[in-house]
Amino acid sequence: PVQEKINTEIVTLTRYLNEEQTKHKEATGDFTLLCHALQFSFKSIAYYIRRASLINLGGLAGSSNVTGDDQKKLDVLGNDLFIAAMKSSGRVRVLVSEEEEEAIVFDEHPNARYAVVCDPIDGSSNLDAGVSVGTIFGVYKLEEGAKGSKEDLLKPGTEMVAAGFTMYGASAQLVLTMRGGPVNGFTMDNALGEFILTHANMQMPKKRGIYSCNEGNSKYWDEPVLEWVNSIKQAEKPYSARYIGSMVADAYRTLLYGGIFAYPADKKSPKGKLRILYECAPMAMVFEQAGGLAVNSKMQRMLEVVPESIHDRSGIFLGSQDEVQKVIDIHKKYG
Ligand code: AHM
Ligand code: MG
Repeated sequence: PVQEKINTEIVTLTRYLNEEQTKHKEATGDFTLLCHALQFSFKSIAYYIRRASLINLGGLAGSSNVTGDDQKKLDVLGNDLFIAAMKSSGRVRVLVSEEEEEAIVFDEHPNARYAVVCDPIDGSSNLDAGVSVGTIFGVYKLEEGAKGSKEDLLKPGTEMVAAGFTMYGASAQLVLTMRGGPVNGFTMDNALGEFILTHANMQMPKKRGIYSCNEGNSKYWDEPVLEWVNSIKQAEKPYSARYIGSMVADAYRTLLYGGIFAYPADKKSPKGKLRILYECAPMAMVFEQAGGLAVNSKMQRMLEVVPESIHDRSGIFLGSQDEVQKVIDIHKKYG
């Protein structure tokens, strides 16, 4: 009979969060409420991205953000949606967004105990072509007596209590992990309006012959990076190249299939391109907790890197254990 095949024990994100909360006796429910606000921001950003071409949301907004990128209308809208969700949760004291030069401090919530970092729409240069983009986020718990300022966020990624990202692709995907816990993948069911747990306890393959980087930059790369890419192209079974140019999409594929994603620091961008707080660190936490590795261009563990400023950048190598280890080994030869 048909009914027997239909799963009625659906684990929605809401159910998952409730179950997580009851596992922690000391939990106040603040973190759960914050996650509900995050969930709403993902749903609303996904909704507008899907409708962008229909309601004249394509193209530039006519401004540029702190890091000098041209802002798209959707970058601005995504940022506004995210900030509004975090503010209204009442649980966030400080927020750092890629689109905001300064950290936002919610003085209306002086007792809120969390800080959030986010890139509301990562990969936005791809937006008008309908390529997958997504939201990257990290959550920190403020220390007892914290002032509630950007200094509370100049911390290593190991301090995060939760991190993850969404990818607005053929369907909206959410990858979420909490400190010391598994990595779980949820898929948005548009008809139900719910994220459904579809990829429980994601474990990434230990190796895979796929590499993902912008080789157009190879003119600027340092010797070890050139040697590494050359070695995998000359391997007995040469690696496949896959580069979307949208970190969330390249990372999501790497998480599922294995392989490596790299955006090294180079002669043109000595600090790298991607931002530590809201791009590198959250991805590093997801990858490590799914059994992978993440290091910067100095081959330091990405999660231990302390940003000097909220928009600080870093080179990054992110992926399957064996693939990242190859990069580390080659760098070691150069000392
Ligand atoms: P953005 O935050 O302005 O969208 O830039 C970040 C994006 C990442 O998603 C992606 O990995 C990278 O920039 C692509 O850079 P490039 O176009 O130099 O290859
Ligand atoms: Mg970005």
